[in-house]
Amino acid sequence: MRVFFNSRHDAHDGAGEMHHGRMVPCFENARRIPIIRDAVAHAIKAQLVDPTDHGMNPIRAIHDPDYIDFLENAWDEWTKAGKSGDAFPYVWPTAGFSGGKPEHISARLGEYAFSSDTPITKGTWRAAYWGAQTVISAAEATWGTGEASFALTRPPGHHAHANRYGGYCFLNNAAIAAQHMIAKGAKKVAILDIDYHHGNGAQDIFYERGDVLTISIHADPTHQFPFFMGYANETGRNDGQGANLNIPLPGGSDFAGWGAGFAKAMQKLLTWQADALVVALGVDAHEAEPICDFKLQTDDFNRIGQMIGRMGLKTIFTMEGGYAHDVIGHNVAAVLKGYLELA
Ligand code: OKP
Ligand code: ZN
Repeated sequence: MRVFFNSRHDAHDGAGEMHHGRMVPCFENARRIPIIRDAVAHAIKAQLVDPTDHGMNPIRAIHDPDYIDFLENAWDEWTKAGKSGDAFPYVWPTAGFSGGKPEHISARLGEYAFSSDTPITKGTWRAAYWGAQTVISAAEATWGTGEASFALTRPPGHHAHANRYGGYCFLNNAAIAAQHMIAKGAKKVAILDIDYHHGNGAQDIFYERGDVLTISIHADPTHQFPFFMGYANETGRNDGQGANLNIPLPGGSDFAGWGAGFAKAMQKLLTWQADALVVALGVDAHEAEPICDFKLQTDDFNRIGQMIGRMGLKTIFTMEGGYAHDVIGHNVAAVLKGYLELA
């Protein structure tokens, strides 16, 4: 397995986020990455590979031009408006508002954000851009050689829509990887999202397409972020009908419940016959995770990796959530090791 590493990840360095009515240090922080890197290097003895710069086209294939332009310039606009802390939205064009074309950065932040938990900092675009290059490089390698890859990057991507950021995500790395393999000749690609939170970004991006299957196993959005998406009756539209599978699970689920959901995902994958698989690898379903309430154990992550490996698909793993510094490294390593044991 090749591990592509976004060494510019720490350019995105939010100081804090609102949590239970107080500012707390960001859960999605730069300390996560060296922890995961070291645990993975120890467990699977893979070499770290620097991403190649494939430019903007593979990003433009997923994200809207005005959104990309906004992300590239948001920090400059924020500082020009005389602000010094991290950039956050505070007002949104919700139903009942007439709209208008406000130019102020505070309006633009609300226009492009769907949640208030995601700071934009000086180096956010740089980190996200190189994160995309990391997963594009992984896609390129895996599609070309068949060998699995792991894109070790942050910020994560699976909540990002074509024109919206939120949930700590800016560019949808899994979607960019899937689309890149299609550009390289794949006819059908599947995205399997095992992060604790629903993968709303890829669902929306591919909702009307039949060539990318999106599957997400996650906490029931009735009680968990992103709340307004991720329900079982969302199955795709037009050409995409039947190519989206949501598997919401009740809060507190352990591997007995989670594994049953995963079995449904495996069944769908087997019948769908993808040419390649992108795994949106969040490990925040572990019991020690701070903002989540599932109860998976490190051994369970090993089993998950094995079951993915047993499918025998060309596979890219891309890093999503996982915030408990004591365990994230072990959990990511357990998935990758399990994959290699049975691939
Ligand atoms: C990102 B990923 C509480 C806000 C929580 C929502 C969770 C984002 C999860 N302060 N933000 O899917 O792990
Ligand atoms: Zn998550």
